[in-house]
Amino acid sequence: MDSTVERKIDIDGIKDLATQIRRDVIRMIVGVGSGHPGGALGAAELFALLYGGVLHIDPKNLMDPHRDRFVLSNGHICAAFYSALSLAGFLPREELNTFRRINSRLQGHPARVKLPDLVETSSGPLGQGFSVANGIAMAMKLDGSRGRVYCLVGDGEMQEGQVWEAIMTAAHHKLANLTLIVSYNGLQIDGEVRTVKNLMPLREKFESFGWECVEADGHDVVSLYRAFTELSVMNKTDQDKPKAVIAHTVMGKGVPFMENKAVWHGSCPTPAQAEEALLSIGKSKGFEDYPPLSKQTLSRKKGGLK
Ligand SMILES: Cc1ncc(C[n+]2csc(CCOP(=O)(O)OP(=O)(O)O)c2C)c(N)n1
Ligand SMILES: [Mg+2]
Repeated sequence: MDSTVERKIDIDGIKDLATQIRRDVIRMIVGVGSGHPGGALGAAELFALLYGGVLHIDPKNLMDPHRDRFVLSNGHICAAFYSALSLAGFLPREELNTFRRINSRLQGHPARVKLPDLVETSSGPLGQGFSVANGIAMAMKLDGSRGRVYCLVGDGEMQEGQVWEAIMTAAHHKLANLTLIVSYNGLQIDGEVRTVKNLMPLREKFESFGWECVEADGHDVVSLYRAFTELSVMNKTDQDKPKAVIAHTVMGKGVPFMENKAVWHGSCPTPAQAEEALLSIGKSKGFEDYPPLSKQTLSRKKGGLK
């Protein structure tokens, strides 16, 4: 255990948050019968750390021009995003029941029109969220905002041409207030990233494009926190460079029968598989499973909360 990191963040609390995110992801997806469990389970620690210790965002002060911004560019893994938002106090817990339902605010890919204060841009078409994150970072820089922009992308997503245009744009405009996080799980819909279109050597590519880049174990909260901190230390010495964290993750992490299997990119478990998954994940200590929609809410709004 690293005592310096321990003083700054609640490591056990963040691990516990990741456990609850995993439970929510499974229950949300099996509840509606569709979704993308693999990437969402693999990003549980990332979301737990962002919403449990890194992002400066107050649910009661979303209009603060100095707050941080988070952009989920790989929108298909939004079950984990919505879970983190609900656990961090941005959404009612019971609203997770409305995931992927008609008229719900919690669409299968994040929709800004539904959640304008929490979804910085709609995402789903791979690569687009990152370009918008660049625009947000540029605007914040021009406005003198003290906030940072964090953007999450998948490794398969990195194959999009638009991503490399955005990488050049961020370096050209010296967007040092931008942190790109790559969830590097080595898999995408069609199988191995290295077989579909190899990205390696990725760190060297970032560096040659004018970025600072560090790598971290995406399931080790201390390793991830160090990566974020190392980048902010560099920020003090190098005011100009955007930052990238390559987070090595495992698709389906926490559910042994889903781990490292591309089929779980976008497959829904059967109810029996979901039971098995919840047993493997275990229970969190500090959180509770989200409750069913109350009768009051159901009678207020048919088709989910709005
Ligand atoms: C522009 C665009 N092309 C194709 C798709 C279809 N698509 C959705 S997710 C995905 C694979 C993405 O791989 P990765 O980013 O590694 O996500 P993971 O499978 O690890 O969750 C593809 C090809 C899309 N959403 N947008
Ligand atoms: Mg991937």
